[in-house]
Amino acid sequence: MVHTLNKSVVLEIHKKIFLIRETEEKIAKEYSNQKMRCPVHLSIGQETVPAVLSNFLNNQDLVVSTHRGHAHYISKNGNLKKMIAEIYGKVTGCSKGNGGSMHLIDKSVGFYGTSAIVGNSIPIGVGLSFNLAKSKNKNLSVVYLGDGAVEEGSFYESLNLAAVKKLPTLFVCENNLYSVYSPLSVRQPKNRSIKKMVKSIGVDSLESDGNDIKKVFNSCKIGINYVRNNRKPFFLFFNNYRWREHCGPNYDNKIGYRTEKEFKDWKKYDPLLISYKVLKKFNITDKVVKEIEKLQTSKIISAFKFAEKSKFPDKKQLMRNIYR
Ligand SMILES: Cc1ncc(C[n+]2csc(CCOP(=O)(O)OP(=O)(O)O)c2C)c(N)n1
Ligand SMILES: [Mg+2]
Repeated sequence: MVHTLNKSVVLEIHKKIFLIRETEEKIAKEYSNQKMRCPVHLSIGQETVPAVLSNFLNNQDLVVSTHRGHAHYISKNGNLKKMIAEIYGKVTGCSKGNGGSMHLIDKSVGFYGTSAIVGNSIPIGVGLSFNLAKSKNKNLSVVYLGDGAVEEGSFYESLNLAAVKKLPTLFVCENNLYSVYSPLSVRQPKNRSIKKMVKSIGVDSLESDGNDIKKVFNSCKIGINYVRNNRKPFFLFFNNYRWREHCGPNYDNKIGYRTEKEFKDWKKYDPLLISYKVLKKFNITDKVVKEIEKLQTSKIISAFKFAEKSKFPDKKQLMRNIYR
């Protein structure tokens, strides 16, 4: 586990931000070829939180995520070839081609799944921490959720259970301001603070900028240390912004649910550009950065080739329990 934001950590974070961004840009580029037939929810603009948080996790720390899960899977070192193959619906995919983009799983690295149903993975993540509560190595589970999932009943039940049973669950809420086209202001009463609500259930929390690498790093460190050492849940609340449409590869500002100005204001805090600035501050040379990026690009190219070449599952296979 990392302790300070040093050169090697900064490089690791950049590697992940770059890998997530370029993988999703490639998905967006190839999507219109109609070979990926499942819906895709891209995290472009929201790369920083998973790229930073994953540095505090080991293989025995278990992660669950949402419909917007590519970045969480990639950052937990999920197998990229299997993720792309899954999005192509191929039998070599991480869910054997049965699930698509919203059903990613790679137990070998402690990534225990994503779900298309909002709020669905929250109780699963809390369930996982029941077992981890007994672990000698202070392992924990991480539950990624969107701001929209806070409106689901399963959120309250899960948070309550984690609090009363003192479970090592780190809830990581990425507030990108919208649930599909609805802003928080039409979904939750005015002036109600999610943090205060969480506190009233008995869970401590911290709110942070979700794009500033240093702030995200410090918040993750506090949250992770709290859960590992106290064996109690904690809630991290990060503010960030999705750049593309809710579902699909395009931009959708013209629909009118958000303004071009709001979008442009958030784009100034581009996770990738911020990462380049941080690399400069740590005196990391362009040559070193380019080498790392080249390696990530070639990983992406081979993942797409692998997916394209792989076969579709046969009909019998589709009826089998794929997670056994
Ligand atoms: C139980 C349930 N209700 C509604 C939906 C439709 N739906 C899919 S994604 C989504 C938005 C969720 O918003 P949020 O949790 O903030 O995640 P984001 O898409 O912003 O990352 C909704 C309402 C669903 N999949 N499941
Ligand atoms: Mg949201």
